[in-house]
Amino acid sequence: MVQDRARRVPRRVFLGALGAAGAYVAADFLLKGPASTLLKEATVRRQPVTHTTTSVRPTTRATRKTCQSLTFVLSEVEGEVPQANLESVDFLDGNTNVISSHTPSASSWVGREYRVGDVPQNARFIKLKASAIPSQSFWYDVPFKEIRKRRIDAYVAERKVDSAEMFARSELSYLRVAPDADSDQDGILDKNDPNPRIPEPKGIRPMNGRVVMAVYLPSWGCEIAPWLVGTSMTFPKSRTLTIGTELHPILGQRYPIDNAGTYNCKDPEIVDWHIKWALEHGINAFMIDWMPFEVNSTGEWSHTVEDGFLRASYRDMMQFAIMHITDPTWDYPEFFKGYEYVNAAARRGLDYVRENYLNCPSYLRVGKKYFYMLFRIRKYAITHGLEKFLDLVQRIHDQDIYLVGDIGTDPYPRDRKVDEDIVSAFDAITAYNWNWAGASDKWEKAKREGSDVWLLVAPYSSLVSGYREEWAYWSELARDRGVGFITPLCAGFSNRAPYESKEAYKEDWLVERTGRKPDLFRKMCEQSIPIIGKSGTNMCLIDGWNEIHECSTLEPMVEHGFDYLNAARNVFCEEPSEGWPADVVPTQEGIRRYPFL
Ligand SMILES: [Ca+2]
Repeated sequence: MVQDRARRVPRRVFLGALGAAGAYVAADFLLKGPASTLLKEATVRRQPVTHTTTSVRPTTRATRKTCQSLTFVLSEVEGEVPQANLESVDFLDGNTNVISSHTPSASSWVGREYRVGDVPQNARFIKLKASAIPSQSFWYDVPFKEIRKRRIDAYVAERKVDSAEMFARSELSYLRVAPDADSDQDGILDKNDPNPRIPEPKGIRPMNGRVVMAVYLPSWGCEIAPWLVGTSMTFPKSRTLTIGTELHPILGQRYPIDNAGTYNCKDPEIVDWHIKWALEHGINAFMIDWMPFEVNSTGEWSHTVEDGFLRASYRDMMQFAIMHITDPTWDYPEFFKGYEYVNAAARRGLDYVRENYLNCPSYLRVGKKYFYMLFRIRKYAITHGLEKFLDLVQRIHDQDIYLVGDIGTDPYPRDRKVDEDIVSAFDAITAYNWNWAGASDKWEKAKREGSDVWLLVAPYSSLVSGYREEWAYWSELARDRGVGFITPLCAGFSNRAPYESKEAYKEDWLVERTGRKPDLFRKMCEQSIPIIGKSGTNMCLIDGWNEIHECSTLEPMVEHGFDYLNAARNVFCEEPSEGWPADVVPTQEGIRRYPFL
């Protein structure tokens, strides 16, 4: 883990390089294109350029013109400590390239004002990393609804241009410095644009009112708690692509935080792109992997959701629900603290979600009930017994909760009687995935470095047919018990990267479904239509949006572009008369149509 961190390119260095390249393009565009109000004002005043730390190459007419001073003002002063903790201040151009960076200094505060210095000529935005309370860090646990926030206003040449909220944890914000520009050229001025760097999503609704969900991992780019570095504690496999993943997200090429192209899920900008792309391809809900802070004390499954997804500008356009991961409390002997703890932790998890997330307008509901899914819960029933399972499920099955059980994931053989009892405890069932489907006779036991490992290598085409068998069994069983069925779909599976990784969490099993193709996934989607129609829920769940390390990805990847998204869209949606929305991606030169021609 330590080696891994050393290999990383420091974020600032990498983005600085991108920004330097982008600055030429942006300056060139400004000279030819419509100038912003800022540029007009600056040209009139003719003040000298004095950049803060990194200067733009002063070779163009625009960059020789004036800059104007930027000041942050805390508008709500509390107690004796008016200052906030600014960690980084980056100036971005209209294409979100970093033009220059200001290195904050606590000594630059004067009362409640912080003078940053001059704004580069072609700056459109400030990317601010800051926290409201200097002594608190990301690791400090504060419930989302109670997280103390303060407002910071940005003034350019004494004109208030934008303001942002700062929270007790250090979080990323984007502020406008040229509010009269239309940076993403979507016809909405920056000052009125919910996200002026990403064109408004043009949502395509699935036909027949279907809810097409995708599993969403919020953990990419999460940090390791300082007290865990160098320990044998396991870390989420979905943290960094430096483990050598087969796939690489397009967004990670544009906004990398390491040399493998990992993106940062705590950056709301990343989430806004996800939301746009999902909605424009008929994916109208994210099922977010989540567990309470008390069982993920590095915050990779809770703080990341709060700092990223829940701060996204387009959040309220995207339905979402929580998939509660309870297995850290019962699946590992070293963490098992008894059944009372398992039950109480599950209850506290739901209480937290209820108090902090359920009031979001886009939280997914079925009728008036809140959708809430339990991960790997069939395994709990099988390994700990039906009585313990019912204790846990009943503890959280409130009247207003639409409780969904994950009966997939683990390769236990079917047992009609046991399965009926499990299914009956829920409002609906689904499967996170059945990565072994259609090939459960192919498991092989082998030895690796003296330890047992389990291997399953089989074609993806057999997974597609295997899913049909699983759908048939589970949907019929659910119907018999008066329980809904949420049809699972799987865009591919291979955990070879984590299996072969030298990291501490090296896996002792390998499932590799070979020959994964968008056409085969499309076939799976087509075959699911009659199942969804009879399921009693009109919902399906695709694994996954960004399970990059397991090759289950709808999200645009360098290796397959929008192919899996388009496959799903072409099955579940009807093409509008004006055609599908254009697939666009952010580049250093601006937002461009994909594929590049
Ligand atoms: Ca705009």
